[in-house]
Amino acid sequence: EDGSQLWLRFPAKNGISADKIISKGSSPTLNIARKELGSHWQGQTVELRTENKEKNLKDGYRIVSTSEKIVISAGKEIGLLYGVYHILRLQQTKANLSHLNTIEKPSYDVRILNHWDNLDGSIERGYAGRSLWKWEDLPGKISPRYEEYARANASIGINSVVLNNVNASPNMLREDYLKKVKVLADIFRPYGIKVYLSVNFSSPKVLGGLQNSDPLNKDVQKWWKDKAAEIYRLIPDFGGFLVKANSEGQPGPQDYGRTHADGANMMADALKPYSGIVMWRAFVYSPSKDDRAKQAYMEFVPLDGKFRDNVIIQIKNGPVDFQPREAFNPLFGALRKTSEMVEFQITQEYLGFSNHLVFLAPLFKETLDSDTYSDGQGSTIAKITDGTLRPAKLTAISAVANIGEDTNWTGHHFAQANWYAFGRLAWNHQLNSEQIAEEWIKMTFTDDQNFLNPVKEIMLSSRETAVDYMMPLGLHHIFAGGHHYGPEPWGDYKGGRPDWSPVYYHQADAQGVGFNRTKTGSNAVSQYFPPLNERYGNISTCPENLILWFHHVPWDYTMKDGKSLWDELCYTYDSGVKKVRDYQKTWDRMEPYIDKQRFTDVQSKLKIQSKDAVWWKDACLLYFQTFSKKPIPYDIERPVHQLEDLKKIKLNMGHHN
Ligand code: BDP
Repeated sequence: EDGSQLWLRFPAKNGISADKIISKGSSPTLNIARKELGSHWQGQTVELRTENKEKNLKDGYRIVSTSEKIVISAGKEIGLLYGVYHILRLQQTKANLSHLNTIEKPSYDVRILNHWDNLDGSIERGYAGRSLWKWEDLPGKISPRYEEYARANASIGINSVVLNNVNASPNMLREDYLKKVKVLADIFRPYGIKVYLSVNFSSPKVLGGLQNSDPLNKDVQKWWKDKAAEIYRLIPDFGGFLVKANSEGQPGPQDYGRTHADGANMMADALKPYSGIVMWRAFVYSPSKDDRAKQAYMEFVPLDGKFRDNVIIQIKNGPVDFQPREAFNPLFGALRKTSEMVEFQITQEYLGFSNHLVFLAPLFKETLDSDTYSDGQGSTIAKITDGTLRPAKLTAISAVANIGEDTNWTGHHFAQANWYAFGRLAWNHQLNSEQIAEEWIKMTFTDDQNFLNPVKEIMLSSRETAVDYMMPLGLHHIFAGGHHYGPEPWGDYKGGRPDWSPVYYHQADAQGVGFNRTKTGSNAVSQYFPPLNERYGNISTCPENLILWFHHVPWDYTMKDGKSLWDELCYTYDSGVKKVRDYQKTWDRMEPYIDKQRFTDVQSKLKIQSKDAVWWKDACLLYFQTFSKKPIPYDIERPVHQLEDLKKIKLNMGHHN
């Protein structure tokens, strides 16, 4: 039980006989569907039908059953395969299979994983070993994990993958690499998965030897057109490009005085004849006087309406950077004539890597359900991005993958749940976190209630717990520089970029703590639609879980529960620590219900998480105490570290910012 099977633990190799699987024709996708049924389906006869009248379901499907027969119909074959995984999931979670009458239609057209994998096999922010893609072995040698990966994605409806890091090497577009990419695309295709690539804006210059990569230069435009033609000759269903431009030192159109729209449109024009798309990232900021949280909005709002139809702006859920909790990104809803998509981060760069158990469905839901008020009440991010609110030309949702070559794929066994949750929500953003957790536990471990209920509780509370012991009440980016693992609230990288320093984000001083983003401060609140601008801007109506995100709050400010801010901070850190200790107690009782190997793996990860939680609490409280000059309330556990010792900890985990 090494976790390699993920949630795909169907009864092994004794499914129904071939005569109980009715389908016309054969194709790679259909053959996979039949094979899955033949190996794992133990119920009634299954009929698979592609039907024109189901075309409007897009990748979706209809399932109707009696006790004798299940009919799965879909407009496309991939819908049939998804339908097969649907009934296998029901079988595995022990649902009643004789009275099904369901229609499933995906919330988003493009449901995409972004791998931050480099060509040298390393992974930026990867905590589950090296890259799955063995570039040096391809195209000749094929790892069996490529297909297992595709199957896992198809089982939850993921239909697109970006293979390489957004900090992209120009070499990705070299002919020899494209031939390797083709091999992966061929393996993924029957599972309904399209391949996309991150591209480096300077490719024409670096790879093509052109004078520059100016998007208005005809030679540059031609270079991209020729490159697109070359790609589509190899991969006829290639998805398109993901682009990080003029961000954190990456090249981009602004190097030539052009706009993001000029850059994106040039690529969009090259991809258009083949129906390819450009996902252009809004994650741009520069070390300027303006609040980093405001910069993406300032950059992109003036460009609204200037992008081609096959461009979609990929926007991180928050305006800073995948923090444990952020206010949602005010760009959502602000671009009225441009398609917008969310970028989440599944890999836990800011959430304890693969050491901490943090179930991310509640974070994803919090963003998707956030009401932007862009078109009045009910203008949630889900509705803006899925096309319900405005006719979006493209609908997509993405997340940075947490997958590597580790046997269990994701490092922590429970990190598999985050891959799973993203896929399920990309398929249906109306599912709730509890349903997803329950399904995943039943599929991955057991449906024994003695295990299911307590473990579900851990999962559902785990994100809030991490916020509590890392950065409660709207604190953000007080991580150790570079690797972002532990706390470094004292970090002040003099001479470096101020917007990479923790002190820039918490602004602690003798009066209080927190970033003033109100009218008297950076006025980031003005980027939100009414009534949110007022609600966030007023300290008494600002949600307390974001109070230090939007306000510089005096240490003795009275919180809603009557405590002072300082005391509240102390109790919240302490409660985060206590919850992790509770998780340990609960988990130890789970030993009888599951295999030894996964039990002990998770047990030892929880030990690390517990120690880290205390480390966070001590570091932050002892450091902030140097400003508040107030005692840590006497009824909570005393610090076990010295601040000076904590400041000396230097983890050697590499990385630039
Ligand atoms: C930050 C990461 C950095 C990424 C960057 C990005 O620290 O490694 O390159 O985001 O998304 O979260 O481009």
